Amino acid sequence: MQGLNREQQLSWNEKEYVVFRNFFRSEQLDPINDLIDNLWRSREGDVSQSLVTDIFLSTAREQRLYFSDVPHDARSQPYKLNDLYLSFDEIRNVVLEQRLSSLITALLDGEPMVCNTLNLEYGSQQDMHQDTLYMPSRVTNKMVASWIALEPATSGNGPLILYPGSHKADPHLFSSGKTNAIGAEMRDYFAYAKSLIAEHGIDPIEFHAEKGDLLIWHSQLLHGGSAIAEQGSTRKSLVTHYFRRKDYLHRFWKIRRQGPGAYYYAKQPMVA
Ligand SMILES: O=C(O)CCC(=O)C(=O)O
Ligand SMILES: [Fe+2]
Repeated sequence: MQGLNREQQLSWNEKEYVVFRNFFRSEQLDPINDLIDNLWRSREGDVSQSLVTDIFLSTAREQRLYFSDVPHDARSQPYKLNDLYLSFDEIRNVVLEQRLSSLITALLDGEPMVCNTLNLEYGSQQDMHQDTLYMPSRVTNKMVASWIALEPATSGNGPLILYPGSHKADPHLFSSGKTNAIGAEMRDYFAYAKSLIAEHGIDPIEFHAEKGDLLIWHSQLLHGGSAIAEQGSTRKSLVTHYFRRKDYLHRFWKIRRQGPGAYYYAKQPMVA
């Protein structure tokens, strides 16, 4: 596969994720860290009113608000700034960078279309899950996620946990017959995930990274965020989910071109 060496290709086929160490230079990512700092500094204006933010993640206080309405102390706990790619070239330039777009074209067998981005300053501490719970692609198995380290991920700051080979099991279908999560049925989902791990003898991997490392996972890879062992320590990262442009050609989907073979879905941001 183009852009992947033998070891990386093997990793993709066997584990359903692939790692590219040192993929981005530190200076390529600094504009993103600066952007987040600047957004927190001045939370006014039209842009701030359209940025969808999830605060106090994985706690009873979890809430979705426009960034302009977020209380200042929310920055001291895990939160997500969603879809900054819609407003900022700093994000698009990285998540649709030429080499990354080419890799995703090879992995998906089609040119990428960004369908969302998530900027996190801390580990998410998210329960294990497959991303098809939240954004199934129109064509099965034709979605991937990229994860870019904006600073090191260590055992102390709540690194990602990956469950290699979890795609070997059939996906869990909810009562709708689809993979989309249904809140009331999540107990069944977690039971499915646990038995999948036991049946396939999967050993979880704690994913450590340096700034600039790139991880790409397949839509069916089971993963989650581990607990933040060192209270208050940050783990800045950028997660992007990509569909294939060719699966979304109907004019209902507003698609913009960022560069050669690199597209994004220009959706309307909404809190509700
Ligand atoms: O960064 C994390 O801890 C998890 C993010 C994640 O699972 C996702 O965005 O799909
Ligand atoms: Fe995920």
